[in-house]
Amino acid sequence: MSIAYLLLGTNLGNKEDNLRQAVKLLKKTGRLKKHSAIYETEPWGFSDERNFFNMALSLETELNPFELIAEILKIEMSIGRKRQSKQWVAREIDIDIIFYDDLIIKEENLTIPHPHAKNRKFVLVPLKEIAGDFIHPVDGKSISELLKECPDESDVEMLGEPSFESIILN
Ligand code: PH2
Ligand code: MG
Ligand code: MG
Repeated sequence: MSIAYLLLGTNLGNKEDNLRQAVKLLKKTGRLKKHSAIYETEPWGFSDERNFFNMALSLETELNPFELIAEILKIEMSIGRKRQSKQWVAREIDIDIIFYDDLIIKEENLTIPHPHAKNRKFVLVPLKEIAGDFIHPVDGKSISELLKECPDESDVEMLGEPSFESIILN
């Protein structure tokens, strides 16, 4: 069994419902161990008037990272995500694997730890709630330390705990 730390993001359509569906489908790939609150965050790296909802969770899974990302891509598509050639655009759902145990993977279609995680408050703030002491396997620093050092000044505001049923831990 392994633990994957995931970051969910959505800024298109019914954002709470997109998170609800994503969590429901992710629970078919493993056990939901922890989740953060939902945060409303300013788009990072591109401009769009629609803010994101972001949320972190940890999943105990028997899938290896490549099997897990394959399931994640299917889940994203089933929630209506369309892949576009542009790097960052508004989307119904994005599910990123931030960490998978302390593995370091650099393949063409999968990089773990997520290469931008430490530069982004919308990742570190929710992740700190569920894994503040987790040591980044490349940087050797905890999530709490990385957040203290993070120069990102964009807005990240806690909205509250998710209230949908699929969030119940298993
Ligand atoms: N995801 C991105 C790019 N920018 N900004 C916010 N606030 N939240 C995201 O989830 C996000 C982003 C690429 O996946
Ligand atoms: Mg992403
Ligand atoms: Mg992604």
